[in-house]
Amino acid sequence: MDDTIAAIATSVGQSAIGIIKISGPSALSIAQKLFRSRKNKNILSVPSHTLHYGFIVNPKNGQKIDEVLLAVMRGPHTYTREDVVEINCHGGRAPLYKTLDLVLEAGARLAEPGEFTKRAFLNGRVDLTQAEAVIDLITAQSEQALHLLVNTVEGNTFKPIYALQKEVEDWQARIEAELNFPQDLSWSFQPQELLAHLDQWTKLVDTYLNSYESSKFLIEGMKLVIAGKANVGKSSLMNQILQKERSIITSIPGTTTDVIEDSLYLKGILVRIMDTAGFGKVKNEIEREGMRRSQQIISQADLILLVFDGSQPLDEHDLLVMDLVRGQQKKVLLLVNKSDLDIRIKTESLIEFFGSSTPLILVSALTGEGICDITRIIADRYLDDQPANLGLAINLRQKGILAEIRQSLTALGELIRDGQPDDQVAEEFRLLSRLIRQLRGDLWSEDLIDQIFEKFCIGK
Ligand SMILES: Nc1nc2c(ncn2[C@@H]2O[C@H](COP(=O)(O)OP(=O)(O)O)[C@@H](O)[C@H]2O)c(=O)[nH]1
Ligand SMILES: [Mg+2]
Repeated sequence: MDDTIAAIATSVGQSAIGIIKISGPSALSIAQKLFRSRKNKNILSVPSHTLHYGFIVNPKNGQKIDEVLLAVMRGPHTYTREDVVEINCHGGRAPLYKTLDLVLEAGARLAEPGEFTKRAFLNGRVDLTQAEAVIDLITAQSEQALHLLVNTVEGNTFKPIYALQKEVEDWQARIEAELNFPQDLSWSFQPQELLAHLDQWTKLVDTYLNSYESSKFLIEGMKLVIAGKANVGKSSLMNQILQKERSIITSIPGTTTDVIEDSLYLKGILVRIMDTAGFGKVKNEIEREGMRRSQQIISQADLILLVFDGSQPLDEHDLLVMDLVRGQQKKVLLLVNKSDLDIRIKTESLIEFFGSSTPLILVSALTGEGICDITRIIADRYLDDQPANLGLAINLRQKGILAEIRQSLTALGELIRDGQPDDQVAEEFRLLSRLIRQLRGDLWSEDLIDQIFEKFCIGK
């Protein structure tokens, strides 16, 4: 990383202040070329972590571009561990882009998304889990998520796992020594002792795995999709749940042609509600595309509200949607709508089809009957059974590795119960410590790192 990168770190619009961040070996000399301080200070010789008032000036013609405050921070006590300069310009497009242009002309390269944090990771200031929490922090959807993620950014969330890593590596070293130099050893292998440790380690890893769903909801919100055939009252229910006229409702089938999204908070969690185009006979290209989008959204749902028109028996279109939804193996809440009319649908066949643990509510989007039950059931059943108070937030990558660690611990237990430490046990220990190092990012591949950091915004 011998080049110097720069980017606008704040969003560009009308705001009082906008920040341009420069990081790398030439950060200070670039600033020196462009910055004129009131007191003629030389940026190359000012103390670290100081703030300076002055102007950004075009070095070619001496024209003043903006009045700024310039922060000078020398590595290694910086975000990237490199020399960093932050220029606090005025927030409009013109001062920010013109200043960035000059910084690039003076020798910096435009940073890629997440490149500052990538440098922080590559220079060992943060581990991979901390860097990932920075991404999620920027988009966090709830205050609870914020607390959990700050904890990860600080490096606390995975401390118990890293302590486990130390124990695993100690055992691994002793077992390998016993295998290689059995005659020299004062230590003798106690299978019961190791099994007790494995038990503790497994419990710890399970706590992390169990927190995945709740932390996902906290960070990203819960995706709730309203699905069903055309004209059953999906859009009417969406509006009732939101208590506003969000979706267009008519008696004409096919009124909703695209996915309509809105949101509300339940138990402090952002619930994103999506109303979809109904399934039915396709009359034109728009409806075909609408249905394709409905299917796609259903596949991403955390919970599907599957709506039926209670005043009519089930028909082929209902059956089609039922098949599609059951095939997704997602959590489903069955809503039998139009309860203000005579009920002619067989609710037993719905329960038989989806299983008796799937809740079913009779509702009327017209009279409002049962609407409170919808939000209450979502809050109680789907948001409450999440162990939200575990104080942990893990992402999908971390969950994948933790699940592998869990498997490896089980495999180790079986091997130990079968007999003495042998090559297989040593090999399983090696796998285990490799997995923990992957979690932390001590072991990584270019591909993985690129995948993670390209999700960042530019300037972070
Ligand atoms: N009687 C009655 N009619 C309803 C109810 N909910 C919706 N409707 C009517 O059913 C038709 C279709 O409603 P809409 O919400 O557009 O259905 P969607 O196609 O599933 O989105 C409209 O004429 C609504 O007024 C209800 O609970 N009772
Ligand atoms: Mg609709």
